[in-house]
Amino acid sequence: MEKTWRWFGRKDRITLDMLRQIGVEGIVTALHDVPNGHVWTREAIHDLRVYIESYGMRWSVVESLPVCESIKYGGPDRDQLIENYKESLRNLSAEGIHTICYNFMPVLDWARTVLDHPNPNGTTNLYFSYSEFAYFDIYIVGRENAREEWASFKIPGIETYRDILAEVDELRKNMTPEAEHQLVENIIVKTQGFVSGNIREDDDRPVELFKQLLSLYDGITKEQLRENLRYFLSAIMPVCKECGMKMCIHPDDPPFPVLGLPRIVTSEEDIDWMLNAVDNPHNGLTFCAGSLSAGAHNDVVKMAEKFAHRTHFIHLRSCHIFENGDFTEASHLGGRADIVELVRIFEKHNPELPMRVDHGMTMLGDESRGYNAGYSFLGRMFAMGQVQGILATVDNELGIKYKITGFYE
Ligand code: DNO
Repeated sequence: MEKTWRWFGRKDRITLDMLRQIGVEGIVTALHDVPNGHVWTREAIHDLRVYIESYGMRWSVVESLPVCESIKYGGPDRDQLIENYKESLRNLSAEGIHTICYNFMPVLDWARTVLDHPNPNGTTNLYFSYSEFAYFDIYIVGRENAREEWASFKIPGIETYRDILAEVDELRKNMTPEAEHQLVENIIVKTQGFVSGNIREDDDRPVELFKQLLSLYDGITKEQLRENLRYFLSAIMPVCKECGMKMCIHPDDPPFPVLGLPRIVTSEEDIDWMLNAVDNPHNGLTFCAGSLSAGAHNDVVKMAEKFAHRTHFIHLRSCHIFENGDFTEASHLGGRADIVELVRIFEKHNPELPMRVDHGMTMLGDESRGYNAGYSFLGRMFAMGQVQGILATVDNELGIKYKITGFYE
């Protein structure tokens, strides 16, 4: 695996000089200042690529080249936006960048309700609580039908019945405006702004904006969203073939429909569908072990074996699911994903695949450094060290020479 790291550009507090010191070979980044839907110019791509290379690393993966909402819900301007997307792909290819991570989640990218849930060892991690999420849906967004939907909601893969509505009513008794504000911050501001551009940290009415975005999807079913994905992929495939682009869709996080919005990359069946719908090697997957392991219905190791041949990029992270279905981020050496086995599978399949560790703990002062949620420095560095150890061991088992970066050999 190529050891990569998600870096948020020149404004990131984590500098390329820091990354060079911890064995990072490739950078995963995007032109974060370009508004969604605009063409990424060759000049801007070139400028960032050269900057990265001046630190002895390469720009390995784009995460993300965002797919506009209008392409997802099938708006009247989608063809023009797809043309812009193709132009960005051509420009990236001309600069030697060929792996493109994107997602097809309507409105909300990843979702968490708590950003600093304590671990037994005093560090913190991200956390998803179904009842808090349902509270947000019913009482903050105030979505029509939300109550009815939650009344019959079944947590995927969890057998025991959970009365989420009763928990929501309990939460309501002690809810304060500050706690409501915190939920809004966690669900639609702090976890979204830096990844999707839909809602930014400086928007003063995030909930209103969010409701407008939700309404764009009125009446859009799972089948329709699938068709819109097929339409988008079919339209860009000729350019991908001509330019050697490897498109890799990111699974939905968490892997189930939220807020009445369909989600279509949540399970083995979904991934089968999307790979077969446009059966072309340029249409591939970001194997995000974290997003997939957040669903008790997913057997992550089995999925890695099945989809390794269409995987172009790997996110290593693992989730722990509590008995009631809530989940948190586990150690990269534990949890449901079995990262040791995943490294074996992917390393056997293709030792060149780019991999980044995803979401790390917040530890030892990370909390006061203003890092993006989930993207701490020390916590991710710790995970990166663990994964490098796994990789070196697996390479040894397989008779592959492990690449050490930055040391005398
Ligand atoms: C969250 C990330 C996602 C991912 C996008 C890819 O931490 O895994 O935001 O980057 O969904 O388009």
